[in-house]
Amino acid sequence: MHAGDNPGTGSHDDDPAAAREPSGGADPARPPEFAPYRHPAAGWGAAKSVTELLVRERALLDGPRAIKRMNHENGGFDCPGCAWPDDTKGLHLDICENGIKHVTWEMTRKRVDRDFFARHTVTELARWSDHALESRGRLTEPMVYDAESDRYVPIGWQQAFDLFGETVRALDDPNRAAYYTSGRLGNEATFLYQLMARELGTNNLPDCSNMCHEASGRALRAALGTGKGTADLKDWDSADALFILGVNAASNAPRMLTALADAHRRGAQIVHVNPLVEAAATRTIVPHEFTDMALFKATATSTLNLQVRIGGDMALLRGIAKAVLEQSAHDPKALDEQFIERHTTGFAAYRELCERTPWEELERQSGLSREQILHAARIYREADRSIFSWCLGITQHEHGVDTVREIVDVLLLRGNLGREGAGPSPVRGHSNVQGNRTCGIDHRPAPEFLDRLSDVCGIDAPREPGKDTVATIEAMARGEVRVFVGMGGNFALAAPDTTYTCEALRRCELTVHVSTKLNRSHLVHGRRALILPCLGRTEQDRRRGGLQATSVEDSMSMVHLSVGMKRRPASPHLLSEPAIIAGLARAALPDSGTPWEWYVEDYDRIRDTMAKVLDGFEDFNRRVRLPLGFRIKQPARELVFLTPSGKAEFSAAPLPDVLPAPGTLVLGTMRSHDQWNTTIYSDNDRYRGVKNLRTLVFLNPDDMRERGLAGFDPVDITATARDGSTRSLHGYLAIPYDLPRGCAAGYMPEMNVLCAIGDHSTQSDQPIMKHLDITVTPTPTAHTRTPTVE
Ligand SMILES: Nc1nc2c(c(=O)[nH]1)N[C@H]1C(S)=C(S)[C@@H](COP(=O)(O)OP(=O)(O)OC[C@H]3O[C@@H](n4cnc5c(=O)[nH]c(N)nc54)[C@H](O)[C@@H]3O)O[C@H]1N2
Ligand SMILES: Nc1nc2c(c(=O)[nH]1)N[C@H]1C(S)=C(S)[C@@H](COP(=O)(O)OP(=O)(O)OC[C@H]3O[C@@H](n4cnc5c(=O)[nH]c(N)nc54)[C@H](O)[C@@H]3O)O[C@H]1N2
Ligand SMILES: [Mo]
Repeated sequence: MHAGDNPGTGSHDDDPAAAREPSGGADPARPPEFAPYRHPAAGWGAAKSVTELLVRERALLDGPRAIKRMNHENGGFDCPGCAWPDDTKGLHLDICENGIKHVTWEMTRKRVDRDFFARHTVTELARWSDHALESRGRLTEPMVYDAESDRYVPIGWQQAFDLFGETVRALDDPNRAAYYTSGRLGNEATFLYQLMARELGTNNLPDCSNMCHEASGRALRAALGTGKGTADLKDWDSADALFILGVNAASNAPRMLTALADAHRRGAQIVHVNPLVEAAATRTIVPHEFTDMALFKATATSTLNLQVRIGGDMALLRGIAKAVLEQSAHDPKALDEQFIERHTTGFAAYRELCERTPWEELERQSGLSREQILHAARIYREADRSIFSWCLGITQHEHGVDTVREIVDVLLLRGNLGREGAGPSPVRGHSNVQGNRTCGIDHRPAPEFLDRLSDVCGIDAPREPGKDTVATIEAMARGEVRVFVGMGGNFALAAPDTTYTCEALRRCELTVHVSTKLNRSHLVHGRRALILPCLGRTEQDRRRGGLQATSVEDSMSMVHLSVGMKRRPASPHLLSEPAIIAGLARAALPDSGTPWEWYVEDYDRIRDTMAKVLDGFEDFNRRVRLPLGFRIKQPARELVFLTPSGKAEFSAAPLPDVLPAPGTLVLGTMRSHDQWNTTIYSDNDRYRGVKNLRTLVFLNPDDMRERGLAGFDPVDITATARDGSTRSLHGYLAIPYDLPRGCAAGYMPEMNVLCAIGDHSTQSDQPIMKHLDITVTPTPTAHTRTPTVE
């Protein structure tokens, strides 16, 4: 696939003519630029970027009003961006540049209405860039694909529901349908959605978490008995050391910058572990501290940066453990022996493993020197309270589960669990991805949950495990899954192996997408296809019972209500997600005893049922209305471990070999600053110094020299899958960057074409999107002209 070929190109103006042009260096009017960023993160650069977007989306009137209501106690709406918790010290303006972008994007005044669809065939739209598709604005009414005219045409809500209902009822097996969830779906809709799937008879509930934090959930459950972190924001405020692994916080969890700056000011140690020195690993101007903004006063956000090799975190962590254990021979305070004795199991095996692993191996695999590892270990040892936080740099690997478990091992050594200022703290992705799992989106549900659900809801929930994201794609490709429902998200682009995934979707009998904006997944459709437009989180949701609120759960297990503020939604024909699910469910289950219509008149009714089914949701309706909501109890925090041994369990997994084979590199795919997963706001990546370019690959300067490459040279990137098959991208531009030798980085979702469907972790089933084996070669001159669209 050439740079600029669809699917998977970056941004362009929303002018359809421009939309057809490829992105990423192919537009002579906007030449790509690269110059290292030397300013603090957030601050005025962020403010400028927000203003530009408000102007572009013509949201200058609504945008600032909405921003004031975002993340406010008592009646605000939850930022639809990331899952970083709200400031619990009383919510002041706890917002960030990317959250604002996100809200503005949803509140745009532009519309994709029936006239728009009448003007463009699907074949034509398929040639547009992804930015062009989404930036056309909000969807306004349900549409159905008409094969004859190759267009989406309007359809009534009831007819749309009936089309789904008839198709699902005609299936010979409920497992022939799959129900995908993107992590923005609120808890109440989530609960109804999984209830519909299970009442229909399937656990086929793939979700974005299968590509995101599946490894964290599995590791934490195995080690501590519950699949969530234990630290909350108060703990962040009192930790002596913060270890931040594999997160690009300044772009993807910008409100974390506030916590880092605060920590630095009170003298805490902050260690960033990342192949790239990201903006959060330098200094920041805290976004809502206006005097700092005015005075350009930056606060440091790092005390040590360790540029680990891609996949080398586990070796670093083991090195830290080894150093702590060595120290314990003459320093009784190095280990918390009482804690280990009382609360853990498996310590002896782990100690033996650490002792047995030679320093040379730890250095080779981590890509760090022994001195660097010892430095990190010293910081860890000298801190009374430590938090380890991580995101995709840790999880999207073959050994993601083992690495998260190694994080827990290190924490356990010094009793950094179940007390203030300490513990594991994964940074979740989507704003409600954690809530989705809590409320039943799980293809491998626990039997106890199914029992409760069946009891309370009067259904017979299926016991057979369902399919996750990768398994769903494979089953669609084989023709086994024939109906695909996407509750939000952009499955075609977010999933691995774009070409294969698109073919798989096209084999479906029916694809249904509940969305706010037009995206690639609508154009890669089954024989029949529906687009069902829904209200966004910023919009008021009025049902018979009055103005409705939905609840969400953040990264630190706080559940709170979100109420839309925009009185007039993007279109009068939009329905809320719960109402759409109820409509689909009734059509597919005409005789269902579940009171679907009654539930969605007033979401308190859904919450009352959820309170009976879900652990920790007792008295849900009252507690969720407390000013800051409530925190779901995390037993591990109380040193109650729901593991087979009843204790926290050390793991002793072998160290993986993560070194690239000679002549090859390891590629990690990641987000730019100016995108939300598959939504591309612009082709800029401010903190990494890139302008007007997404079809790039960041390479170590020595690796470039070895290949005879200069900056901006076009290259071909070929990934070799485990099964030996290859996938290529042509005409990407090589950018010299400060990252370890043997490592390369570039952007998702474009690079998903390189990620083979079979290359998922055997531990978590997560696609290994941060560890692709690639070769990089100069693009033959014949191909370096402006790439064309297929
Ligand atoms: N603005 C914005 N915010 C977002 C999102 C967005 O797209 N835009 N997406 C949301 C979602 S769904 C998620 S899951 C999160 C994602 O948040 P992140 O995990 O920050 O996402 P990525 O951009 O994939 O960046 C991963 C980071 O890991 C580093 N990395 C790569 N390989 C390794 C490795 O082997 N070891 C270590 N230690 N680091 C490595 C990369 O250099 C990069 O800094 O953000 C959420 N927030
Ligand atoms: N190569 C590679 N691939 C990756 C990753 C990676 O790091 N590398 N990261 C993975 C991760 S962590 C994740 S979470 C997935 C993300 O995968 P998804 O969650 O599937 O993708 P998004 O891009 O977040 O979805 C954007 C779409 O959601 C719809 N939308 C927006 N707001 C709403 C709403 O309120 N309601 C509804 N119903 N729809 C809405 C819009 O139509 C928009 O086009 O991607 C994964 N893919
Ligand atoms: Mo994610």
